[in-house]
Amino acid sequence: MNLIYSNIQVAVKNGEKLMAVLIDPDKFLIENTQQFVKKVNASVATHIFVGGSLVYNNATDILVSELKKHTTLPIVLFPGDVTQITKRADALLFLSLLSGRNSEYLIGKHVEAIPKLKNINLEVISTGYILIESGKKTAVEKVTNTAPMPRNHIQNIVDTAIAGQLLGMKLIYLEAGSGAKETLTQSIILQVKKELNIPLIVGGGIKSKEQLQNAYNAGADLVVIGTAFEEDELFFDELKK
Ligand code: 1GP
Repeated sequence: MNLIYSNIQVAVKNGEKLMAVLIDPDKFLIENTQQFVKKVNASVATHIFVGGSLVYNNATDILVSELKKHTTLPIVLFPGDVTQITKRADALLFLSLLSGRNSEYLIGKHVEAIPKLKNINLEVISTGYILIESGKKTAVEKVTNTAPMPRNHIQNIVDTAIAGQLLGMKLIYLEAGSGAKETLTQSIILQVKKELNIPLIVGGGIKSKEQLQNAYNAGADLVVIGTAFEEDELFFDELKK
């Protein structure tokens, strides 16, 4: 039942680094699924995350079914909204936006999701989601109507992550935002990791192997990359197994 999360814990314990390819159903051509997933399968990716800030109809459901035909990698929902929950995925990041003070994204959407979650067998992973400023206004900021945390307020970022852990969250996701101009600094990742006892996810703006490695070196356990693959699938060639 808690296979996805316990596999992440085992990987962290063994010092293995994880990578998720993020697919936004809104920006992805369903006809491309097979050839795209072939590249994902040949890469070092360990997870596929599916989600976006704005996704219409049941695009998530359709995409996840299609992905399932071509990969055995775990498919984890990273939803921007309750409508993106589908039983076809393996797990759901139950994200609470800890960097903001919009109650809808701290607890409101979660309550709304319960009737849907009650009827399906989806692994739910409580995740503290922390948005950090990255040089431009990101979609998360606009959709949630919250401000990101200033990147130089490192102690505040660390305290927010620890608060999430003490609230019982299973993961912390440090987010610079999709297409971020600047990735998170190694110092932010390092300081958070130093204090945290739960796995750490990092994402936003990572477009090179070096940036990926920097995030790992600073302490990220799982790195999420989306835009770089959307813009240029040749990036997969640099990340072959
Ligand atoms: C966004 O952290 C993810 O939520 C990935 O960001 O699209 O910039 O890789 P990118």
